[in-house]
Amino acid sequence: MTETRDVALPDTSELYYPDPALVEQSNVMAYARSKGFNSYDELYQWTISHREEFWADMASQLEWFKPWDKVLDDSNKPFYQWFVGGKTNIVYNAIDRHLKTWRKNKLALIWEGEDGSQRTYSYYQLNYEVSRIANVLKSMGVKKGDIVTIYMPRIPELMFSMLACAKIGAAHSVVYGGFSEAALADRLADAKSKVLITADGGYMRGKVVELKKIVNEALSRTPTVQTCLVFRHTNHGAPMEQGRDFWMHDLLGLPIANGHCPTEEMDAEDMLFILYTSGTTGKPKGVVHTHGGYMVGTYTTLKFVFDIKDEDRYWCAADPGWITGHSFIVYAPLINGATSFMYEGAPNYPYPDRWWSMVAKHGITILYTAPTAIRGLMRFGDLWPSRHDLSTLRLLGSVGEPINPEAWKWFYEKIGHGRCPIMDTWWQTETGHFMITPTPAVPLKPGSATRPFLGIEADVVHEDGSPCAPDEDGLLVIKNPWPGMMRTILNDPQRYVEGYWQKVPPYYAAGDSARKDKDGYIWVIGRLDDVIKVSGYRLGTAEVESALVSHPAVAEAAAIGLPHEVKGNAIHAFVILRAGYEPSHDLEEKLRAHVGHELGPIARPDSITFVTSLPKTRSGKIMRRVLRARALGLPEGDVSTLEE
Ligand code: 6R9
Repeated sequence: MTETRDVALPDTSELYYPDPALVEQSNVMAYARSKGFNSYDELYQWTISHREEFWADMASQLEWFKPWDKVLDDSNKPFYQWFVGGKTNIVYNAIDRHLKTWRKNKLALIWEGEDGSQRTYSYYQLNYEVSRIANVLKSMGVKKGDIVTIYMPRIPELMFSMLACAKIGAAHSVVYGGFSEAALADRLADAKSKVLITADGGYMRGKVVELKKIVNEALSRTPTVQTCLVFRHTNHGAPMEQGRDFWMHDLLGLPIANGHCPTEEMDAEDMLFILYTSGTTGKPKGVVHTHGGYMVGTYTTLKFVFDIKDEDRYWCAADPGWITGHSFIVYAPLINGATSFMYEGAPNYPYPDRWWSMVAKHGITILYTAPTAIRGLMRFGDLWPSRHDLSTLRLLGSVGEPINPEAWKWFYEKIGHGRCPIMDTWWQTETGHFMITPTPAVPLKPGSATRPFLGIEADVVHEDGSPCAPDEDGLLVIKNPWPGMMRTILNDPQRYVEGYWQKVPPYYAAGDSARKDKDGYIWVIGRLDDVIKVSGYRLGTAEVESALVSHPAVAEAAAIGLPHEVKGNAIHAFVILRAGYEPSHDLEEKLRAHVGHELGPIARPDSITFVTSLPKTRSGKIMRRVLRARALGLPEGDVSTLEE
């Protein structure tokens, strides 16, 4: 292991046992009993020895236009295929299926804007809105197999647009609304999207985020987009270009935009969406997911981990623009027929009790968020949550990075009042759904994502694939395929094979370091590659570096992540200036702002240090680990390849 550790080891012996009544009534134990098992562990063992039977069992709870011929085809590893020969459409299971039952009148979505405005949609109405958008897309020439890019604030129309694409068989590529021009332009170009769906703006802390302005600049850098569809939200007079840009409210008023649109029959392996994520190089990877397996995997994991029932009001506070939002705001809750809550704005706007007031107001029963949000709200003190009735909550969740036991305990005590187990879910854009996670039937250890989910075998191994001893640091791997796994990287299948399957063959290498304790609980430590999790958002050092060198003053740049109390990690950059430029505080501020402008506010470095050289290997690769060790005052480790 090359990574130097800079965090104290948490106490791995502390166990929190779930309330027996909760275990007894859980979806997962109902399933265990239906299979003749009395314990979760027995069920888990069976799902490992009967993996395909387990997933087929789950798939048969959903509707298929034509059943699959084969559950798993592994004849062309690592290009695994699931439910081969099956015909379905994820939207058929997310919406159409519910219209045949009483759920057509159930609320699918409750939305609250930052200004307190509120909108609700039943499943019936959801179908109406999605169908109308789907018809508009069709009239614009969008066809099965096209990739439509979506760049939106956190409003219901973001969800509707994603579903509308999937309904007619087009793939969506959602670019997070907090990203800026360069990030959007790169992703549009890679996907070769002809159609972009956006909004005039969004709200954040009472201010308008000018999305359409960012879109215009991005479109000046990418020639592929012919049509830009714009939802009106902030109504602040966004700049429109004739012939290219259309207001959605105009189009939705046309007869073509009626509320009936057939749901396209898709092959289980047809592309559902691509989602760009950061890796080792500056070029973001377009992770490809499909209709069939992703549908089964997201449905199953949400049902068993967050124990979704008809009475629940479920709130996943992520942004739909990241994988957590795709899987656990949009698709899985709808497939499960749940009522979801969505909030547009900042957690502490106008006051630090905004979230808690909404939990009380809407009677939220399940709250799924990220450690950074918990730490951020914890800072304001216990008085804010204590003013609100949080007694409706029954389950809590965490995702995005390891949760420090202190934040875990605050969340557990002050928000869950010691009644609500925390589902710490480890997974990735690439995995599509939860991989290592408790269910309500698993005893918890604060700071550990506990054990692999049903049907999943995960382990911590050495670089040669041999298992690590208990408590020894190693590489986190997944040993068997799972239905929601990524299928490839768009336009770059080789990168898929090399990046994930050739690091610790024959396993899937997650890119994380971890430890497994004597009870088999997995403790994720962090990323091993050049990926930084900032406030739970995934960024690549290379993306920050290329944004820096796009500034005329910068000759070379290196970015690293250093521990940060709230954000988990913060970006620190080292810059070599071009001749004619002098280091100054003013220039540092300009460069930080430049990265914010190019990539988005989350990517703005906390500090920039001007240097005259960077530690590099003889082959010219920047040794970020050396920069990190120096910044933390730790030993530099193996520097035999260093040439400075
Ligand atoms: C879902 C998501 C994936 C990386 C992953 C790991 C980190 C996510 C975690 C966690 C510890 C958890 N991560 N969940 N680390 N405990 N519960 O975040 O996807 O943005 O692709 O990031 O996030 O490092 O490798 P993505």
